[in-house]
Amino acid sequence: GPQYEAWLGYHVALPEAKGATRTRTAAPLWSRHIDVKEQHLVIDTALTELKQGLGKLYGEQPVIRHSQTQSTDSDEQRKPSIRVGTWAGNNQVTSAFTEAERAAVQGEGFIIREHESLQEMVIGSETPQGVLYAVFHLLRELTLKQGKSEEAGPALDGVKPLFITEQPVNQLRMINQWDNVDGSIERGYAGRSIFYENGEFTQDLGRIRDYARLLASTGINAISINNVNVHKQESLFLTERYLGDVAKVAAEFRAYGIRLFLCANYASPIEVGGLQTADPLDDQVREWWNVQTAKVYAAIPDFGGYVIKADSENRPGPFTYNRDHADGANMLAEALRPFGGLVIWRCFVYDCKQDWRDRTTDRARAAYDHFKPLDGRFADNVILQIKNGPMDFQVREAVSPLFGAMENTNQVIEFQITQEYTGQQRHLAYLVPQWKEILDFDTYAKGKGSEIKRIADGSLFQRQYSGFAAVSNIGADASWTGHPLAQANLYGYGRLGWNPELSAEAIADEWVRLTFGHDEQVVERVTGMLLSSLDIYENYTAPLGVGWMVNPDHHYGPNVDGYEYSKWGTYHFADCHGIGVDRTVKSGTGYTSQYHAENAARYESLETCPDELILFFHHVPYTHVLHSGKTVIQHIYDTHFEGAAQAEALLETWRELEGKVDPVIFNKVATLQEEQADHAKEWRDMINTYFYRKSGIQDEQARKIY
Ligand code: BDP
Repeated sequence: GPQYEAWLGYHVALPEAKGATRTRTAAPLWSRHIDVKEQHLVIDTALTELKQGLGKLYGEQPVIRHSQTQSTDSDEQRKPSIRVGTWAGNNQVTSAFTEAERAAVQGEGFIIREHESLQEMVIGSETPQGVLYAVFHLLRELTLKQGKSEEAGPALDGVKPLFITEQPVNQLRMINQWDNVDGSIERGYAGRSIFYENGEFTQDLGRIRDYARLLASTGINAISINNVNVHKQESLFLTERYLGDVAKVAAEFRAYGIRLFLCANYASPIEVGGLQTADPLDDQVREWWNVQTAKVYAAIPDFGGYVIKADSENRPGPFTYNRDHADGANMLAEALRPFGGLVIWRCFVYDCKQDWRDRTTDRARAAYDHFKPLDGRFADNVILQIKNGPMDFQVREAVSPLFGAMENTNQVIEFQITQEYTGQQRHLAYLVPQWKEILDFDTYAKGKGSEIKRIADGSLFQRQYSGFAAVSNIGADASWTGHPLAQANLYGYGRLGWNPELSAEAIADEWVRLTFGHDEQVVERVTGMLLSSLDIYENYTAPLGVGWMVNPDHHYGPNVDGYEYSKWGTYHFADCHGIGVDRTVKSGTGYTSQYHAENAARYESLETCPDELILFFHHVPYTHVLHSGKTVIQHIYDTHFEGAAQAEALLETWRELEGKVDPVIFNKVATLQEEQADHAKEWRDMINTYFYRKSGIQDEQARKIY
């Protein structure tokens, strides 16, 4: 059904009954034949996609014509057709472009050109992956064009031929599954795992293939398939016990140009190898990893490498042996190097058992304090994976100061698509605006214009490896994502990884049209809901960047003091005088000094610190006046009343779309928006009451606070 097809339904713009000029029959002439010369797994996938997609768009599937030889048919004899191939594999594709045009795209980049006569279309790339991305891109353009050409008149008259050149900006565009082999998913809000059940790999490889397809259509090219918290059973993924299964899954992803990675347990030599130690400088340990890694590559020749969470939240790591993380990562890098594999080493390292002992134990400081001194010591096939913020995927927090701090180290940025702290796919929260804001943040690492996106894409420091990683939000739910509109986050992540310059608005518009078609009311309302959703969520939850205030453990729903007196280091420090975390150099934890001078100064000073982060950086009285002109306490009251009202309005907006979107999706979203509207009131009341009682200050508008 539509919720399963997600954005790959390839809707036609108008039903045949509605207009004489715009029906399925308005197929471009070239869409009758596909000409191909190459035999390649990924090209085959591209052909299947193209055939099915064009078939859905225009009602008739094209005929695929294979010619193994470098055919000498004249152009005229072949037309009308779409030619598909790589520079090395198809001379007729190659000759359709000038050398300069071809040189402008590399690797996974591609060119698409429609001939003036509209009798011919050519798709070319250096690689089969590029061809696949081109096919998905073309199908998307054709689908979107159908909606837009409504104003432009009948399909073929006066339509400009397509000419598209695309090059992915980020090299690694990765998804992290947090799935466990028992079938559960850590922080999963969309049902059970599609990969595993009851300690075994699933038999349903078809669903995995469908997932690979969704991912590839947005440009994803890498995936790790097990939880970063690797338990004993998943440690065995590297062994004969499971390697055959892993290889089968790798094959599904391979067909879509996606490389498979595994999360590995740092203590594997002990857990599965029977050794006494996992010391990275121990010869036996090193040999164990070498041998085991060779076995992995024997089963999966294009295996991507290991993702590692070490010395964090009770996971083992090199600290046990008084080694640092460079020692730890480099040992694995050595085992992977002969095969071209990568170590993706996570920087989410902090001591979760500490209290706030003194100013240096601020959790926000931890990643920088651990990793900054190691800059330059990591092997060239090690990549550090850094969460977007220094805490943990809050609705609002500062950006991680590690971006821009390690010039001599490969880095990827880690986002969280799964909505752990942003309503768990029961509340609507379109995250792309947040990611955009982070990517556009200027670190000043090399002066003005040193945005995070230029660090993530490797260009600022000329790094060999770089890119994006993100925690997936999918499961066995019929819509993949629990909340059907949360698909927009998965889609948006992929699109942004391909091109961070795309706007949140453009991505939302694309996603809505691809998913629901081109009805203008639907497009406008759903896009509006998406684009306002994160601000709404922020309004009724933890205020002004202070974060948390969720129920411990599961992180859903309000609990102002849930973490306040625990060891996890996630505090708001509210008392009867004020609230917020003093992270200044002058009187606080000194965290602000981890940024380059411009940002450090901006955050250090109350005068220049932006309102939305004021409680992340400063402890202030409730009567402190924000740049907005409001006091902190009045801001809290106002945003919480407003947020709850806005959540109610989301529900109303959605209800107007009854009969205009698929009924299954309609009902599912309606139920979820009801929950959100109710739950937002609970948030409002808890937060407002708490701060009313703490501060004793009345709401200026004397609204009812419970
Ligand atoms: C936190 C999650 C926890 C993860 C951890 C991580 O609460 O379940 O294991 O991040 O990223 O957000 O390792």
